[in-house]
Amino acid sequence: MAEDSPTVQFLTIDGEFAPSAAAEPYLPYLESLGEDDYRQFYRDMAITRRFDEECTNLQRQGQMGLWPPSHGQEAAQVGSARASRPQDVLFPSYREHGVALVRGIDIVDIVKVMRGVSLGGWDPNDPANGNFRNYTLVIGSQTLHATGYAMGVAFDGLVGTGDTSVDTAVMTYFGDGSTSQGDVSEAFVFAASNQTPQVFFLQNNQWAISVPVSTQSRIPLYLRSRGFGVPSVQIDGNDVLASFAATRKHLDDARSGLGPSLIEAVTYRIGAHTTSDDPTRYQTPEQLAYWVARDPIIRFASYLRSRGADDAFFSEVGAEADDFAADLRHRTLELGPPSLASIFDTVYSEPHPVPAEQKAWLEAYESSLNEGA
Ligand SMILES: Cc1ncc(C[n+]2csc(CCOP(=O)(O)OP(=O)(O)O)c2C)c(N)n1
Repeated sequence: MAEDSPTVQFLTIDGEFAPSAAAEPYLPYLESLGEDDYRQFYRDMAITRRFDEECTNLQRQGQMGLWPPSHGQEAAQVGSARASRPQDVLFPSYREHGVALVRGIDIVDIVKVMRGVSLGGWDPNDPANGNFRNYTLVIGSQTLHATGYAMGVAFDGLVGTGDTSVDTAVMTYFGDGSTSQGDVSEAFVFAASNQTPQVFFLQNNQWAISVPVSTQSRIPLYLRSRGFGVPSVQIDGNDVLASFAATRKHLDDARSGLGPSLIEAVTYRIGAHTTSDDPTRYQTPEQLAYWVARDPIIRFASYLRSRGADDAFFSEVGAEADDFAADLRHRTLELGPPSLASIFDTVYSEPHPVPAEQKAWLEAYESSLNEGA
């Protein structure tokens, strides 16, 4: 990126530390990081990618109905998630596997959703799940949920107390396509009006399925929220340090009562929107090559090597990722089909005749398949 780029970037595409002008104000936010933190960023990104590859394979082998890959978006996700505090509440879309991993979700719970054996996957009220709310497939709706939640946090007096274990922020993840939804505009209006303790984390991966961002928006997306009164910054979404520093600052500001802001992480979805999609129908090989050369994990590995990380470190992480993938595969194959109760009994909190009738129909249908067996 050019010297006068408005984009916050610390690492060049070759992994050299060379902060852009826009990155200068964010430099102090890297000061809290030690060598272990840097290595943890790498580990998180490598395991997220391995998780993604394994799930893509499992879907292809018929073990899941659908898989939304996160390949290419690891830096945006891991940096921002590592910047959050335990009490912060995070509202994802459906591709935030790296954030889920950092916040402590048992990753098989995500598989359950995509396999259809669970309607939600995990209990967001269970502290073990890191205040990570359920995945949302209705585009952009989570931004409104997050804004409402952030208003509640402020009403509860959990903002600007000066106690770092109490002050709470809310962060919501969404894509470039989601900004075309009315829900996102409404979320900006309510966030600005109520000065919510909130960060909008937009991963601009360039595509809303097959619609390019150039069609969706005539201006850079980070400028859009400003019209609603929500200040914003654009970052290199493939630079984990930019993602960490920008998110740390904006979450800190939100917790101390300075109101909402938006971070646009410019990144790229390598490959398919989901396993049902064929990106070769609309992505050019040149565009893909441009972004493959900006791979967030390779870039950060080069930087770590310049800080002294050796082959032993990278092999250790590789072995950890292998174990992780083997365990994931093993536990996925054990999941089996969904139970009828989980499909019908949780639709309404009270008994309801329509799902009861549907459940009876499915039971009869399934037992008819066994007749004469
Ligand atoms: C309300 C609504 N409208 C349409 C869809 C269909 N749909 C699923 S994903 C998608 C594109 C989303 O693009 P973006 O927000 O950029 O996220 P990405 O998948 O690229 O991460 C659309 C239109 C939906 N799920 N919900």
